[in-house]
Amino acid sequence: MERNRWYKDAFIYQIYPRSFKDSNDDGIGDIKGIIEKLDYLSFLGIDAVWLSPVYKSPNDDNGYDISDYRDIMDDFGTLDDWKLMISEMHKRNIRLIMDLVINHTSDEHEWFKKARKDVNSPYRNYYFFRKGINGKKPNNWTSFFGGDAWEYNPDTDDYYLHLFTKKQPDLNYNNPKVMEEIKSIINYWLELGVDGFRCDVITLISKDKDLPKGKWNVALVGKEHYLNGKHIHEYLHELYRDAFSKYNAMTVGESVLMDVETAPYYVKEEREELDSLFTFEHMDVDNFFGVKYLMRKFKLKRLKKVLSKWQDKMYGIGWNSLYLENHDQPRSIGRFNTKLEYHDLGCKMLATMIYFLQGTPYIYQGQEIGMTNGDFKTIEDFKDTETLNILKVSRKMGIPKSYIMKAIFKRSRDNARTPMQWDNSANAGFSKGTPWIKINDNYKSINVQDNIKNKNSVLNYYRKLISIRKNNDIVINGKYVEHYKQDKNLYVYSRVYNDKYILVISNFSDKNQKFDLMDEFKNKKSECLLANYDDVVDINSFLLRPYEARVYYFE
Ligand code: ISL
Ligand code: CA
Repeated sequence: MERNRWYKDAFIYQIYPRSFKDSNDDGIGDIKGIIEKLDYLSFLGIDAVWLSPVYKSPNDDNGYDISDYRDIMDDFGTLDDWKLMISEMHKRNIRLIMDLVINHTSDEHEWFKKARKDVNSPYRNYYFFRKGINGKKPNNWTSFFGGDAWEYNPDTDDYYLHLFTKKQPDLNYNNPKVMEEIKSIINYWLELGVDGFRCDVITLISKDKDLPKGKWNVALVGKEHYLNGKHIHEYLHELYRDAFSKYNAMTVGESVLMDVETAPYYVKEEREELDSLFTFEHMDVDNFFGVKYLMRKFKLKRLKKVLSKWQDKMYGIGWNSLYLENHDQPRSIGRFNTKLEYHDLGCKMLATMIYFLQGTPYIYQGQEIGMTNGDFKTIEDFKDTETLNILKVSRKMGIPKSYIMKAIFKRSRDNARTPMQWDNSANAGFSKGTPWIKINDNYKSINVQDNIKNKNSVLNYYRKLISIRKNNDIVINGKYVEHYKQDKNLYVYSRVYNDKYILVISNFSDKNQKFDLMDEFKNKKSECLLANYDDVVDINSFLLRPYEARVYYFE
């Protein structure tokens, strides 16, 4: 079947259901809450939703620990609610991308419950159980959330591997039965009408069956034995052949530590594996060694270099994803040198800068109104398992609490998980009950309702941007060219397609910056398509004001 590559001209909106909208006032967002807000998503103009996991789960990692892949989490509703949700989405021409978490299950999944009790269980080899060595863990691998990657299992006196929390045991794809189970789960959801999958940590699923000792590393000891592992491409091709492609399902693979040399092996169309990737290099420009808690001063030149590299090297080869936020990252406003004093300008500038690149744009819930990091006061305000684990582990390592707390306030995943700010009523209109996590105090000034009313709001800017980008050949297919490469404050790039151009100019500083139009554009007919200040006149030479952003069309 010829693939319909609709995602190349789609804006995708990520919903983190726990914090989106609570319909029954138990303080937890749910599926009926999502249904209530679908008209809002149509108003925004998006084409698809990526829904973070809603499967049955004990919620150790908010749904990224699945105990039943074929049913819905009690907190969120029922399978019937879900069926209603997808049909209401499709009615509005909104596609649904589900989260596919198949590197690990919950320890409360039936497979694992049976496996851990009995060495002869048929499920035993679905996971990695190993004997300890001389009273020590089976190897030296460490977990993504800090600490080692093994948990003792008293019933069978051995250990099991978990790259995330101990309630997320890793699946063993060296056992072909695991692959069969997973394909059948994927086909189950495709039969129910799902349009695609965001594949959680998909590049980790092929692990060396011998689980060899890892080389020393600042983080993720052992990664050379599972990151882009030996059989990963066979596995992905098999999923493509026997599941995704049969339903024309779109896929985006989350790929931690991906580099631009390796990415094509996953996303070249003729390889028939994944359609696109979420990469992290641009999110790691303000940390050291890809470890977000090792904070590093933001420098625009580093960001430009990374974005340009991915734009250049993937052009005509593979498809990028464009994002600045998701449920694992802190909010973008206040990051990347933007300041809260310039809230609206900063939000609009960041959106302009990222969404005219080539790739599929993603908006994380709340980003479109410029939601900010959580205003957490004490450690009790944090709920995220990773945050709590990092605190525990770093305390054990003797790292001063003051340093860790500072890093947590800035970088904890909970920063993006505070409830969606719908209006200025109690609890921001998210719930009439007590929200599961603290709501930001600024909901009285930052909320959807006010943003709808104010024609200069961040939300209305996003709507305009989305409509400009739609069906625009230059943005979809144009070649990327960077200008002002050495500039520390300006990010300037153009896109060109069939002798038509788009030029994007963004000021990442709170000072005026001089801009002179490049010679090649002078004498061309120009039009300003989008700007975050409203008195935009001259193009040939002007001062860009703090966080100013402009998009021009030339022919
Ligand atoms: O968030 C991170 C570090 O703070 C990342 O390393 C993150 O763990 C990594 O990107 C994998 O994320 C995905 O899988 C995790 C889950 O906790 C995340 O929410 C999910 O996006 C395990 O399923
Ligand atoms: Ca609820």
